[in-house]
Amino acid sequence: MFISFEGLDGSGKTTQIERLVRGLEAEGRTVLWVREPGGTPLSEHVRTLLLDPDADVSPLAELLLFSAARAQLVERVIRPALARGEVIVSDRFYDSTTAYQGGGRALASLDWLRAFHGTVTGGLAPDVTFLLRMAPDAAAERRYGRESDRMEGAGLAFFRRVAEAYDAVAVAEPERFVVLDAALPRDSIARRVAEVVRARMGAGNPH
Ligand code: T5A
Repeated sequence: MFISFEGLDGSGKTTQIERLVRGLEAEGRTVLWVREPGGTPLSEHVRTLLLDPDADVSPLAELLLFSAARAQLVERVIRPALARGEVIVSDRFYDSTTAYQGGGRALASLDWLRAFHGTVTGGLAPDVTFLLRMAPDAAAERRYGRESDRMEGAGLAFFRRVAEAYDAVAVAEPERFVVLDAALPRDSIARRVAEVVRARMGAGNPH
């Protein structure tokens, strides 16, 4: 089973993934936790380039670099782990590109991006995607005081467009997306995530 988490920077993805992974492992499942961009030596190099606050990266180069990191992660790590029957939990996947480069940078339409992601991942899509939905100004408040990477420095108007694009993909794929209010207490979000994962596993995803 392939699970992804999406949301604005600071929406609580890492917090929730930690809890989900701990719960699944306690049940005896083998879980692989990956992050995007990252998760392979090449993809981690790309991550460093992309998040460097001093880097000058054109919008198109940004789209292609995030996607290159993903292609490597899918081919080298995710597909082999799925073939071994492991549960994959990914901190971001291609919906981040749709939201940040498609929405935030206003670079491409949802339809174009959908086809492009299909090429990049060889058609691999998450079985379920949790969108931790949060108002952009509330997410910025959560990040307050910590050093910003290049993407986080993009400003509130950018993050408003990112949030709108997330809403649009969630509406377009209601079967895959589970939208959660990221402002709720950590424990109640974690309970809902665990319930959904258990239900989906029971409905035909044995791993
Ligand atoms: N990007 C990525 C693209 O532009 N295109 C792409 O294709 C991809 C893959 C990656 C950046 O790259 C961009 C998006 C990003 O800008 P990253 O380092 O992966 O950056 O960073 P983030 O995903 O932004 O991760 P963060 O660590 O910033 O945020 P999280 O993981 O969402 O949040 P988390 O769990 O660390 O929590 C943040 C704070 O909130 C608190 C936590 O304790 C923590 O202090 N918190 C809560 N507080 C109250 N109530 C709750 N329910 C809370 N949950 C967490």
